[in-house]
Amino acid sequence: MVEDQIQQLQAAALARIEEARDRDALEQVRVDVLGRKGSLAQFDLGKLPSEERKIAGKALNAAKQVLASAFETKDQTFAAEALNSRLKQEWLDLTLPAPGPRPGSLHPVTIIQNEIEDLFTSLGFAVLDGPEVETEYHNFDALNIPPEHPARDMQDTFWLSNGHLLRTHTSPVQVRGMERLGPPLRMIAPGRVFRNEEVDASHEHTFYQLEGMMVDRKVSVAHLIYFMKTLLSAIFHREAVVRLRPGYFPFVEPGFELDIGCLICAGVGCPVCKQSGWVELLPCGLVHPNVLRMSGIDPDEWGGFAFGLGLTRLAMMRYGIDDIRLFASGDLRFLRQF
Ligand code: 2NL
Repeated sequence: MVEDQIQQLQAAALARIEEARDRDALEQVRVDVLGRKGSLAQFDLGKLPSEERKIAGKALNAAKQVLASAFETKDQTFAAEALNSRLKQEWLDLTLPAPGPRPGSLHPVTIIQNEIEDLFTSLGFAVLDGPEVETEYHNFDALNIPPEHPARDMQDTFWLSNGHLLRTHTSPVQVRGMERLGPPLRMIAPGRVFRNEEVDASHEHTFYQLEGMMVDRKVSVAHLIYFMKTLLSAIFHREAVVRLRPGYFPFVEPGFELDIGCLICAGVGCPVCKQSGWVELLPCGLVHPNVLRMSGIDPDEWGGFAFGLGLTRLAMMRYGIDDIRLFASGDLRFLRQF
């Protein structure tokens, strides 16, 4: 009987569909069964008597429908599996923070410079800038530094072939400030300075300094000490213990070395303070009358105090940096710590 044969072919085809492991295998089954030369195409219904042809035709159509829907179901299973495996591999956790660029950070000297600028700005001081290539006059003469002074030596100063030099301190910025602004004035001059030094762990040819000056009527050592203690308390975030010793600088009279009680050992004695309990920090004094006069300020009417602060050295103290060469190294392992 044709219907029985059709039934058997259908059952065999359903089993093969069930067993197909992937879409290629399934497609092969489809070709074998429903294709132009497939197993269901073998029946030549035209040769059958009309009664049988009707029944066989029905059976054949029914089998084709059953198989078509079995193929469709199996195909959807493969589609779902493919989707699931893609979802497993290609998922994104949208709750993760975006990686983004690594934020940069400020150089340790910049951090300290910003803090000190903020303090002095709040006290009415202007922040001044000036050239790094200076004239001999602004770097030395205008500061009452005599012509034979050793600081002018080739060993200490980078001289340029045109007679100019790389500034050895930011004092010339203040000289230009006095010339330009006139009294009364308050200013600070942070910046890069240059000395012809043999480089080692504690000496650099290039480092940062911040000088400051106030010129007004009747400026005294009491004003100087008040501002210096305010400055040091802001820098170290605590009341600073200071002592003044006489110090000699040609541009101030009287001149002082201001020491701070060692913050490492609290005055007991350690390598940083060389067992003395004190660290030399802040040379300062009252501006020499010659210096005021040369910049066009009458020393009989006006007086001033001035100070110099090594920003690089301060950064080394604050952060416990033991090699000055790290500052300009560009080493990201160093820079990322700040
Ligand atoms: C230093 C700097 C000091 C000053 C710097 C100064 C500037 C002018 C007039 C008077 Cl225009 N003084 N600056 C004052 C006292 C100390 O120290 O590097 N000393 C070793």
